[in-house]
Amino acid sequence: MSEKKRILSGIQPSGVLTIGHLTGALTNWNKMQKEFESFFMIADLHAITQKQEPANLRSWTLDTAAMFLACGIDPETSVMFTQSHVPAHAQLAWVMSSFTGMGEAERMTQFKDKSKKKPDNVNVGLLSYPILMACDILLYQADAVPVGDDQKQHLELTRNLAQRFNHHYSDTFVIPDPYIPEVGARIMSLQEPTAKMSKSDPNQNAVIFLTDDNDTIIRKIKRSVTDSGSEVNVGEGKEGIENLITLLSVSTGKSAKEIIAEYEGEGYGKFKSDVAEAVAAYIAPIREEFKRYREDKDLLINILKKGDEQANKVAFKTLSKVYKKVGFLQY
Ligand code: ATP
Ligand code: LTN
Repeated sequence: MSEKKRILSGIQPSGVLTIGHLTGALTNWNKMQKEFESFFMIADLHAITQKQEPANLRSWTLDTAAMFLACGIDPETSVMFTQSHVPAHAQLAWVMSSFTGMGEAERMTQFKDKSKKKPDNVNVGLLSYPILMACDILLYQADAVPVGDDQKQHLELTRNLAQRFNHHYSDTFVIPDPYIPEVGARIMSLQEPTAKMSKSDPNQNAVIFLTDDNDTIIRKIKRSVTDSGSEVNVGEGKEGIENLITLLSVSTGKSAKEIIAEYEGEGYGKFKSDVAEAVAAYIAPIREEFKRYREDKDLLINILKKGDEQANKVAFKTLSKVYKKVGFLQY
């Protein structure tokens, strides 16, 4: 048994990953995998809470695996797996749903947002989504969960459910801590900078996909929505500029403070061009690595198969403990 602490995180294969996934999740995964025993999951069970074309879901699952590798996930040291190949996730979710209050689930901001955005598809899966996410984490006894800050509330629910179960029976689950990056934890839409950049946004100009070529990235950033002012700074009504400052910061390593000082009196034209060039240069090597991995389907499948097997071992052990504690007859 490894002495290292454990992390688990996941991304839904509901589209091509964006620069938000890189800064909010994958960059941290890459750094943390050296220090932690790491489980990185393709959350396909979660993805079907939104309507998906089966062919797209299959293809995006492979895309996501290839993107994990392109962003530096090392399958020799980290476990990379597909959620639907580990039955314990759905099994534990059933048990934990009986420990979750209706109001507790209905209170989740992401549930409320998604219900409002797609009122014709408010399904029960959308409501129980955070319970499944809690189970993803608890099955692996994860100590920390590297996510973007939109997932903070789901982490709180995870901690509450774990504590409730531990208290009702006896110590079963490790209580996980969120691990949220300081810069880049929430990249906003380029067209509507008060909303999170999302891979399933129907407006492609709002999103920088990790597969976009340099010209596309540059065009999207140059056309991004800002404000009618001219000062490169943060503040009320300046969410567009603030987002570009964040993008420049994650792409160059400069702090927001340094960037604001550097562009004093410059106006938006030069600033936008510089952000565009810097982001394009930041994404280019990832895109090229992605292409290389995506062409080798056999390699991707073999990595996932090995990961599924490793994940199943750990998850089944926790599930068995839970089944025993709740009183399912053992024989
Ligand atoms: P979508 O991009 O379709 O809205 P999502 O964000 O709801 O999807 P995932 O794609 O599963 O869900 O997100 C996985 C991880 O990436 C989470 O840790 C999430 O916080 C992070 N993430 C996603 N989008 C962003 C973003 N715009 N900025 C920062 N982090 C992000
Ligand atoms: N709900 C997450 C994706 C996700 C996840 C997880 C993240 C599913 N299971 C377990 C961390 C740990 C999202 O970002 N939308």
